[in-house]
Amino acid sequence: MTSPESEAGSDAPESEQNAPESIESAESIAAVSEEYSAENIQVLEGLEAVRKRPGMYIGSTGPLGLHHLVWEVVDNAVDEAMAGHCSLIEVRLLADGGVEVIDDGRGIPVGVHPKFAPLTAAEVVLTVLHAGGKFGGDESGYKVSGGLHGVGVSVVNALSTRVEVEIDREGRRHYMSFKDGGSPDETLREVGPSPTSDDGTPHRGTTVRFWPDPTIFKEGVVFTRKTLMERFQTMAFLNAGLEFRLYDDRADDVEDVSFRYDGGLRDFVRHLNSAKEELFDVIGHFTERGDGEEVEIAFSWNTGFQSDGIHSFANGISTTEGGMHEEGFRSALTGTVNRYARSRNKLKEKDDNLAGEDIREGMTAIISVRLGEPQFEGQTKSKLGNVSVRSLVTKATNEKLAEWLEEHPKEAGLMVDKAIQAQRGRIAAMKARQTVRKSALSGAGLPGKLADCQSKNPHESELFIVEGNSAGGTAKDARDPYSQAILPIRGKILNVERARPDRIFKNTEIISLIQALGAGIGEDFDLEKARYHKIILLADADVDGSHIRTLLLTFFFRQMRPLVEAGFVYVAQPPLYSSQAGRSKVYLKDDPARDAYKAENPKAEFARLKGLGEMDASELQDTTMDPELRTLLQVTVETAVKADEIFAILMGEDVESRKAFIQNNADDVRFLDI
Ligand code: 0RA
Repeated sequence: MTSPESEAGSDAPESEQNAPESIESAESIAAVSEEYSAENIQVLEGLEAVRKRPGMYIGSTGPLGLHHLVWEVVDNAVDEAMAGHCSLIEVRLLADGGVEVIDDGRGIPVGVHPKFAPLTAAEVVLTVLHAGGKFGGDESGYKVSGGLHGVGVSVVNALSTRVEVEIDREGRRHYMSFKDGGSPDETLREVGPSPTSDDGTPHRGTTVRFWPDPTIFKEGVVFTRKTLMERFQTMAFLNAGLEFRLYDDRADDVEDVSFRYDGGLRDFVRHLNSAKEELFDVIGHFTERGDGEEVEIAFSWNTGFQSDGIHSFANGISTTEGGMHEEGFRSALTGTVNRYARSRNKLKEKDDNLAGEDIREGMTAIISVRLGEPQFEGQTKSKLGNVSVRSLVTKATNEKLAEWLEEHPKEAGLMVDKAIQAQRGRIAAMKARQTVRKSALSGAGLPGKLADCQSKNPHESELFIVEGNSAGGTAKDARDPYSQAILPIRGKILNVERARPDRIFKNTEIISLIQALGAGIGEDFDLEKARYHKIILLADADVDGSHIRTLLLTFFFRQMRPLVEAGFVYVAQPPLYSSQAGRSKVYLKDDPARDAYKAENPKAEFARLKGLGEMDASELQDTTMDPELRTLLQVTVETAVKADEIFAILMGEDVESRKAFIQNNADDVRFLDI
């Protein structure tokens, strides 16, 4: 998203008289506030622009945009924390649908704003686009802004039916409110002393309460607790020592949560590794400052085989598409580790260099950069484009990682040995892959047990991956041969979470899958070549079926991620119950559906459908395969970090965290009943 420039700001008339820098008495604030009508009109035009095209400012008016409002307010508080003035941010989801964000920062300044006099700074922050913390100039310490896209709290005001602001500064509490998208309701005034804590010090900080406008957010104005929790946890990791608390007044039975990590990025790495077996118990860490930019990196290795454990952020925003900071880190990591391995004679003269992916195997790293004007590029605007960041990160990594390796010979040794094994595995995998490719080219292109569809148009072609040969047979009879292909999978496929790549390419079930899809695998995977745009996993509703689904999903996520990201992967939902209704049968997908049916047909009797194997072709067609009648569940990836965590827990080594996860998420069908 390009940053929209504020019209109201630049065109606002300069005040004739010289406004004092700050006015602290209640009377004078009230006096100036009453006469701000001319500026007020300018200001409202600015906010009106936001209401006309909200998407330009917050991305969308769907759930993401709605949550963006919270990020915008919270980011201002995080800015305060980064400037060293705020240690606690409390967010409360109010029973009436509003949100309250309380911080213990300096409080938005309440004096008259030098440029927008007679408006006070607080009024400017709430009503002028982009005013944010920028006007503070150098002495405010706002060189680096964490603001999501830096649009500011005024955008929240523009898109809310009501906003209330409380500011505690220098022992006095100030209050103002707005309505209908930013019209002043009560202008800024002092309302009394700030409340004091037990030791007598007055509270300091800003409270913003807002109620999103349902005429703007037509899909609804209900905040998702989980979304907020995940983001606050990430922000807490990225800002060591800063505490986030989340309260939910909308329901009685939810617990308050709080996040605070004094170890910052180190704790983040430890957290991501917690479901994995660590290669050693040390987390590397370094920081570096450049011209108006800073980088902080923490890293460690686990014994696993994934090489996608690097996560990066710019100004607290997840850069899932990578960018200059990641590029700098990856190349400096590869260079530095190779130099180290050679200097220690772990790599001999004749040996090939370790590849980046060899070194990154099992690595978990967090790269966090802060800079004045981040350029977000790429399809989802989550790729950092600032070239200067690459040199800073490269320099930092070259110097400080080399130092770390020298200072940690034991850990460095374990890591290099692992990378050398990864290199061997990679070469073996390459050979295995060539064999797979050859067999794919040599006419034996499609696996023998695939019953392909007639259509060669991927848009209308579906591939059912069916558990077991007998169910596969039924599915073949039940399908529409024009558009539906069937690939039976025997038993349980290899758990790719716990296998080195070379084993993956020797597994016959996996080879059939790769051949059937025809789009390659891993780094070579090419979504354009996918032969089907619906891949439907069809397994029983029981524990075994659930395990097979998870194994398949792990495989798709690790080895064919674009397929999942494109939304091509689905889970079929065969019904659990049937009931005879006269001459025809009614199918009911789960317990709630059965209960609802029973409520309407009290005499109905139900048969529990045990497995796919027990259905005949026409039953399977009616319940699961016919596009008109079936229900499919589309598989989506939330954030890569989250998905990574979940798969590591579900499929990885650590039994304890798997148990804990299953207990904690027993009622969350997204994870268990997939
Ligand atoms: C402008 C300048 C300063 C702080 C802020 C705005 C500020 C904004 C928000 C929004 C939510 N919480 C906030 N906290 C602070 C600098 C303050 C100074 O120089 O004293």
